[in-house]
Amino acid sequence: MNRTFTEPSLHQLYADYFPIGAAVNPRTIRQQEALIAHHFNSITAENEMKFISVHPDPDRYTFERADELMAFAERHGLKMRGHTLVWHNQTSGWLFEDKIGGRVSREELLRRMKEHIDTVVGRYRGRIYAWDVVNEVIADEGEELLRRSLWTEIAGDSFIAKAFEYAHAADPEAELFYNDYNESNPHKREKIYRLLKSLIEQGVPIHGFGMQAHWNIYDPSIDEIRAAIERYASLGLKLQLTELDISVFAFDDRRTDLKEPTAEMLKLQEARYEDIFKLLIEYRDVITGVTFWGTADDYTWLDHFPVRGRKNWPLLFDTRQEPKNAYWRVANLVLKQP
Ligand code: HXH
Repeated sequence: MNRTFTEPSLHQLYADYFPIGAAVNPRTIRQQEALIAHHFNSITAENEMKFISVHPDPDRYTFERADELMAFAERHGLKMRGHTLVWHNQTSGWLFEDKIGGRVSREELLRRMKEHIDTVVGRYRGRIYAWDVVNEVIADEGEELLRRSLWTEIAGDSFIAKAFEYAHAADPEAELFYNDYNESNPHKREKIYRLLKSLIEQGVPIHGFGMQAHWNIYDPSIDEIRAAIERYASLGLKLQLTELDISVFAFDDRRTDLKEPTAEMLKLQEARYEDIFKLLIEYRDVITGVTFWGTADDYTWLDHFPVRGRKNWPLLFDTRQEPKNAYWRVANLVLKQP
């Protein structure tokens, strides 16, 4: 399914603003190789660098798939972002357990975290320019700052600062990011802001915040996204959109009958992409990267998630890997500049 290209390269169009990235996996680097090489100048491993993928057993690291993606980046001259070192999901169960199935001590958990970070960050030192060090630790609802997880239960809140310290020691040149979703929701935004501010005040080596940007055609509003960018940027951090996609379904829409996106969905999606990229261009001084969580609608993590049996069409290229009108709206912001 690799085609030839008549439309301009997205990353070249945006060269004066920020790199344009895509999440990839071993299947998409084959199925979408030409598309990725033409339009993108950065990649992120969708799953292959997560804890469970690279460190399934205490004494066994499995880097084959991660290495394959790293080699793809180097072969095509793409930047690589690392995703992700410390998270409550897709993490091996043994990490939190002692030899007889009880919980490890705080000291042992931090020792294992350090060993993991040293090994993974060390392996790609100088080749991965930015790492999502900690992913999704803020609680969505309520007044509690951090979500409860085995990390907080065993290590307490300080595991976050420790993760950044260990990552910084393992590659002092790498840009270190905290990464989270629902980042433009005002309630969660303020909690993320509090976490980031406290890390900075403690002198933790954190350089940026990754706004995941898993958005849909209705939410969040451009005003909410703008307010979020302003708020995070006020801390002096770099900002990236790390996992951008625009679902064609509202959050509570559970329909599974659509074979194609409706004309209405595509119209709203195009307008959203244009408005979002207008905003990103406006904030180019603080935005240092924009990564889509996928490349073309032939494969997206949003197929069958969170609604089983439902396809989604959240990206700029369609299921045939052809540019959608949304692509042209984003391209024309730069092509038709006065
Ligand atoms: C991201 N989480 C991860 O960072 C990335 O590693 C992964 O590949 C895909 C997306 C986003 C996310 C966060 C919470 C979540 C779902 C996705 O929880 C929900 C569960 C069910 C329904 C809605 C949200």
